[in-house]
This record gives sequence, structure tokens and C-alpha cells, in this order.
Amino acid sequence: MITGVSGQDGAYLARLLLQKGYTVFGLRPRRGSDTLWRLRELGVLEAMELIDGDVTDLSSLLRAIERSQPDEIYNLAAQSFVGTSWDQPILTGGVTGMGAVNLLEAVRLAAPQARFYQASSSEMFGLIQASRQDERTPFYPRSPYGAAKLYAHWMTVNYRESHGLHASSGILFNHESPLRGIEFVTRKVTDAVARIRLGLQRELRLGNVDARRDWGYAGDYVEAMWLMLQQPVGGDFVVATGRNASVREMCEIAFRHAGLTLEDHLVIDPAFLRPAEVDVLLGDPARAAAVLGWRPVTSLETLIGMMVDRDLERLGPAR
Ligand code: G4F
Repeated sequence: MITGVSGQDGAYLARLLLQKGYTVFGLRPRRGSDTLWRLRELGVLEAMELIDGDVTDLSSLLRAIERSQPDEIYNLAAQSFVGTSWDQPILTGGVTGMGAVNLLEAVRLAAPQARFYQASSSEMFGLIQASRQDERTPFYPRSPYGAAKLYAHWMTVNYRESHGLHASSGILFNHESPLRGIEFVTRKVTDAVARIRLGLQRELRLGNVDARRDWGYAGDYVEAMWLMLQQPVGGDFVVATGRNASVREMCEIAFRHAGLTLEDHLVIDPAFLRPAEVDVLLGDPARAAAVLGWRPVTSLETLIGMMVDRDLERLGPAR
């Protein structure tokens, strides 16, 4: 059972589990407009079962567990846009923080044998306390989102230690793909590059282009989630590439891929600056490599190239 199944990671994870022969149930909150396009794009929508429910509603979680009788539960549901979390801190706390606790409580009550995955985030490191962040690095969240994720992370650890749940926390660094939402910087850039290439747009307006992120490919990262639940006991794992780049460098890769020059189009717009910034993230995935045998395979250049190509396809005349 996957919560947040209509998001980027939910779609890739659903595909991975279906390929492995799993029966996949996805929890679907009845909010907003069409959120199923990613599942359609990967061709997995018809192969899985959606259950109406929401991580903010414990009764719906208990019902979903009763319906799906899950062996593995992946909690990917969140208000996951960091920028929005300053405007909606209470909603973010409710969905991203308490939502995880509702699900842990539902698992404890109704499916204590099930294995549980919590989508933790490198945003919890925030104002970094070590130049490379691993499972032992102290946390210092810098956004309401990071603080909510940290609560959910520690509650996952607590349910493992207090109630003996097989509960794991994947501390994933930024991970992107052609299915990334347009509100995140990589997809905003690759969509803009495609529009500029096709003569549909002239400018790309960004905030802090000096921020550095350790960017990987979401398709690689869902493998790590699955591997965590195949271990004899639950644990915490950093999932990252071990290499970072600035937003500006990532933009240069995207523009170069399309035969364009960044300087001709970039406009720095203070409207996209955040009240507090996470300046640098750089993960150390050594434990995931040693224990899970997991390694990232997709470079930033390949990833960004793939995203630009897909956006050109989406927007191009042959659409
Ligand atoms: O793409 P972003 O919005 O991702 P951010 O804030 O790092 O968060 C993502 O990764 C986390 C893992 O570390 C996840 F937990 C979280 O859910 C999400 O997936 O921004 C990346 C960087 C930031 O420093 C931001 O200030 O890009 C900078 N940036 C500069 N201009 C911009 C923009 N970000 C966005 N979204 N839009 C801009 O115009």
C-alpha cells in the first residue's frame, strides 16, 4: 500500500512493485484536480487499485489497511513543496508530520506485522552541521516542511524502538525526473528550456541560483525504498549521489542540452527567494551501499537531459 501514490515517487514505486509481481494499492485523497496523470504516463493506473483515503484521517487509514491487508506500507504522502510550507505551516504540519503518525498508529493497531517505510528528507539537515551528511549528522531544519518531516522521522524511529515495528526511514536527497512537479526548480528549468527552444517563452525567472543540491533520479531512488523493506530489521538510510551542483550549474546543463545559453535568458527574481534557505546539501550514501547494496546509476547530466527531452516532446508540434 502506497500513500502519496499520485506523486512522482508514488508513480515510480508503483511501477517497480508491479514489475516485481506485487498487488499494489494506492491511497487517493479527494483533493484538487486530476492528480493521476503520472500513473497514466507510466501505464500503471489500470494495474493497481486506488482506495479513497487521506493520511489526515485515521479512520480512512484503518479502512484502507483492512481492504488491502498490506505486507508493506510506503508513506510518501506529504505537502512536499518547501516554499509553500511557509504560507501553509499548519497544513504542512498536519499532512507531512501528523499524517505519518496517523499511519504509524494505524499500522500498530491494524497491521503490526507490515513493514513500514517513511519518506524522510535531506531538508531535515537544513543548516548543515557537517560538510557531508549521513545518518549520524545532527538535524537543523530550516522550513516548516523540514520541521514536519523531522517529527515524522523521529516518530518512525520511536515506533520501531517502542512497538517493535519493522519501520524504516529513507533520508532521501533531492530526486527528480520527467514526472517532477513544475513547482520544483529542476522541472521549472527544463520546462522553461523547452518553451524557450520552441519560441513559447523568453525568460527564466529564478530565486537563489547559488544553492547547491545533491540531485539524483527518482527512478533509482525508489529501488532504495524497496530494498529497505527487504532487510531483516528496519533502519535509517541516507539516499544520495554523493555529488552536488548549484542551481546555476544545473541550469547550464539544461540550456546546453538544448543548444541555448543560460545568460541570454536568466532573470533573478527576489519573489522566488525563501524566508530561510538551505544553502548546501551533500549526502553520503555509504551505508545504503554497504547494507542495501544500493548505488545511484543516473548522472545529473543524463537526468537533466532526459527531462529537457521529455518537456520538448510534451510541448512540441508533434504533441
Ligand atoms: O527544487 P526545490 O524547490 O527543492 P527543495 O526545496 O530542495 O526541496 C526538495 O527536495 C527535498 C529533499 O531535500 C524534499 F524533501 C522536498 O520535498 C523537495 O522535493 O528547490 C531547490 C533549490 C532551493 O535552494 C531553492 O531556493 O532551488 C532554489 N530555487 C531557486 N530558484 C528555486 C527557484 N526553487 C524553486 N522551486 N523555484 C525557483 O524559482
